Amino acid sequence: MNKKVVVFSQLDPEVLQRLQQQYHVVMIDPKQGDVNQQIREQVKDADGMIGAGRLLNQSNLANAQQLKIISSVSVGYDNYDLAYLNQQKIWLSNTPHVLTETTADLAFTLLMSAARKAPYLDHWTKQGQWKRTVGEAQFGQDVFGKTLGIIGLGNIGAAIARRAFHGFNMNILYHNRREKLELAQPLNARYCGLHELLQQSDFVVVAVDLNTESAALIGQQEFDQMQSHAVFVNIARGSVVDEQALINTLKAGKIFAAGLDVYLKEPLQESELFGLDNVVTLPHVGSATAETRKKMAELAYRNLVDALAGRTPPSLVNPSFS
Ligand code: 8YV
Repeated sequence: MNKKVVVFSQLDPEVLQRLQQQYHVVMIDPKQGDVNQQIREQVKDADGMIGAGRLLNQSNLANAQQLKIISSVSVGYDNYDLAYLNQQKIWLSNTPHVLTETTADLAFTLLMSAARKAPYLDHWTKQGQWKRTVGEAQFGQDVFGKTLGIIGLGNIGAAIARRAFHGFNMNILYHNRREKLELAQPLNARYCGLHELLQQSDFVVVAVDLNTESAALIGQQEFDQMQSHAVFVNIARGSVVDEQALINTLKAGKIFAAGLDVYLKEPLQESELFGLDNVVTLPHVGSATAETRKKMAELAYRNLVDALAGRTPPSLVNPSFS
């Protein structure tokens, strides 16, 4: 009897086809009704799950009798109840490294777009507003040689720092749970406290993993530390930031602009952010290139297949059910 795999989000078609040739594959389909109810039903005799962007915890996994692995097509895993998975001895795997450079590219896309008002000015031009030489209202902020503060110097944070250091001659500050000398030294990056980073940086990029320490890390008090010409970028998770405090800060013009790829509630369907010209809003596209999503799906496929074959998957989040 083929092992059963539950696919709980969109998946690369070629990888899906391979799975369907190897296993009994069941797709969770939002069009077929309540997704959590479908998951509760389908996990009863499932051996593996693969997908992303879905909250998986005791409320929808309690019926699982033989689930060995959840293979996430993502590097972040804050949407999984890791303590519950450890208790149930269910492996969780993710897709680190393959998306690092793509996500760092997106962070710089947001930084530059927000700094130079690119989306706003594109719209302004296409609306026929460009009637004479541009004035102060169209001016942006210089990036080259300025100070970048990175909150979270992990793989993605370091990739962003490399772009800043080598490409834009930027002075780099970083804040982290601990110093990362091996990543920081080649980039002359200086470790500092969060408020010092916010006070000193011309550009602030949030690149932390979401966890109990980073949840709501950036609130009104933190935004009040930033300089009025500063640009704020978040490519981590929406709940690292007090979104209403950011909106209030942008509305009051207390920072120059923001560039966002993640939000408290996703998809972002309605928000005060939509009425602001000094924020760039992208739809969680950090890793969203065909090439990188393929690599993520391939790695997630390998994690799943190895686990179901009794081998240790290459990128486990909880190798020892700690
Ligand atoms: C994922 C991401 O595509 O990898 C992550 O953690 O945020 C993105 O690359 C997204 O989480 C899928 O919903």
